[in-house]
Amino acid sequence: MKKFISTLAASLMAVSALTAVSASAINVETDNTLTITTESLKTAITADNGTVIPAGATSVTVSISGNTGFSAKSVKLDVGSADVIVDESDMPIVDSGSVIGDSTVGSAENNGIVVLASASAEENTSDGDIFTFYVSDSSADVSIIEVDPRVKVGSEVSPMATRYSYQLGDVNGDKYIDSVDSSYILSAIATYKEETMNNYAILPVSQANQYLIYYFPYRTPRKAEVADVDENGYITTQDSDFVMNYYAAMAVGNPVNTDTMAYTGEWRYYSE
Ligand SMILES: [Ca+2]
Ligand SMILES: [Ca+2]
Repeated sequence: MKKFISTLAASLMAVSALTAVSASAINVETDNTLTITTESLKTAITADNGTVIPAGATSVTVSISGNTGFSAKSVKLDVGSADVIVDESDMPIVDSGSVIGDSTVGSAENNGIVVLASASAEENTSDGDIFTFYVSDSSADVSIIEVDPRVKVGSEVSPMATRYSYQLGDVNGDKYIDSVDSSYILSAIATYKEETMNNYAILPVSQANQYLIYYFPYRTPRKAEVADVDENGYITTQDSDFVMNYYAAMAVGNPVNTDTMAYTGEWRYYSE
């Protein structure tokens, strides 16, 4: 077992400052420190999604200490020439650690670069494991390139200047599509679940549009349609998944795949 301590305190602080109540309360030296632990598997294990990871493979776990709280977290890793174990959609198999529990998780791999991302409706505040993924090799050398990488998405080409537009998945309208948008989707669903006494986790777009500020209190979109990235008329955890897949893929430079991302990233135009 070997350990690497990241030296990304500065970038972590910048990210944390966006969400923390008081940026000055953050201790740069010890807060939000990410650690990578690799371990060669002595026996085969079964990942969360049912995939059997063979003995001799290596598990790579990203952990956090001094956690100041996050609802969206992503990490970009260099795995060198290691062979990442992926699912049938070519996405790295990721197990959620104790810190993020049943959060939505997205992953992507391209040319030795792996991006893992999580989003949840609530803040995660504990210390411990965030993600575990797997590589076939027994001696993987993995390092963190960047924490919470931002991906600027395509520019808008409006067919008519007088129309309004939105980009599917950019729920908070900050021109980035990332796990923050995914957490806003989950938060809206959680609000609806609470309102319906836990009976419904499928929020109709029409309902969300009637009470936009209620469902999206932080950065209220002009239209709830922005969160319904598969455009089936309902905001569900599936939409959150699609956004995560899109973000992770863009962060490693993979192309859009509508099977796993629906219409995330596409522009829509409308008049009022
Ligand atoms: Ca956004
Ligand atoms: Ca939907």
